[in-house]
Amino acid sequence: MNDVRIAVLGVGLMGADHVARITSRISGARVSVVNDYVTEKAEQLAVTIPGCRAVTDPLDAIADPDVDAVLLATPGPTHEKQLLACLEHRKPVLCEKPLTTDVETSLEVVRREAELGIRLIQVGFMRRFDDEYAALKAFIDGGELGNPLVLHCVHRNPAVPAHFDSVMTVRDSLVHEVDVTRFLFGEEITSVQIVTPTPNSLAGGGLSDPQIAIMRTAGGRHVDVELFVTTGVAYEVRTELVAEKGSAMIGLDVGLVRKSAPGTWGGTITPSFKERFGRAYDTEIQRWIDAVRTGAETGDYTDGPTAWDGYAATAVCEAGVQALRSGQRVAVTMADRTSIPGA
Ligand code: ISE
Repeated sequence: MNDVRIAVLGVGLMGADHVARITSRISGARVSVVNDYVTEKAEQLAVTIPGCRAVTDPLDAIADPDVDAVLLATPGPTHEKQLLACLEHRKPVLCEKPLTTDVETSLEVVRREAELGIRLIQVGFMRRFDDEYAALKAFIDGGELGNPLVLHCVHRNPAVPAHFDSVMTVRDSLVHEVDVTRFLFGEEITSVQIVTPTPNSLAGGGLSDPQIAIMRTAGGRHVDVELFVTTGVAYEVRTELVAEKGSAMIGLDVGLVRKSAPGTWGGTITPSFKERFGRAYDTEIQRWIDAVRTGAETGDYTDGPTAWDGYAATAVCEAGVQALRSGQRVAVTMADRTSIPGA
């Protein structure tokens, strides 16, 4: 079978990282087209990859006959149009979060895919492919700990770009904990509250940092998340599960522990999500490519979070943004999944 020809749309931090991964570490695929709203960026990248060219219009890139599947790493507000174009051309797509930036358009994307009767959209929640999260999920599902009750999460970034504001903490950072909660507990989140303690005076204006999110699930389980995106330290993502018969923790950064002169002891913490989840991204993309290769037989071109997962995350984050603004606990409004056959 020939390599799957991928168009990577958006070659900023994440997109360029995916281009490098597909070109050097992923089997059964190659990047045939790149696109970016900064045309020169795509052109400069294309010349470094054999058999790749830059296409200026993202919709042309999706329609291109030299493209079998699409990887969307473009800004969120452009996703709706690009996802609908992928559906129209029946092209499998891996979409970096968010699915779309509002609940209505996310649901419309879910509906349009369901109408086709095949699964083409996968959403890039990479943590599900991380060894530690996968081990925690297997541990929960194995039943040894009994009924899971509580999740305590820590999500710390060393720094964020100057345009990052308090709402982005919810939509860009909390969104991962939303997906992790749904993944680990296998149920929907029904309400969100956001507490804003004394802000870090070293964070830029407009950013209330840290934020504490408190979520409740359909089964009454509790999740709290410390979101602190200007720590100045490193990238720290930690999750502790508390269950009826014990607890389990991941994200302790216990790699190599050194002891060296002059009597120091310790290890290192990954600087950003690119390193912390590097292997998870590799696994995610390899499994996606493998699913794309067999999709024509199975009708499912995905192996991971679906369009519904993307929609559910958008719906929870929408409630999160309202909670941030009001200081109140806000109920999540979500469509009934069973009313959309195939979703
Ligand atoms: C960023 O956009 C990501 O997606 C990272 O995974 C997350 O940890 C970070 O907080 C976000 O800003």
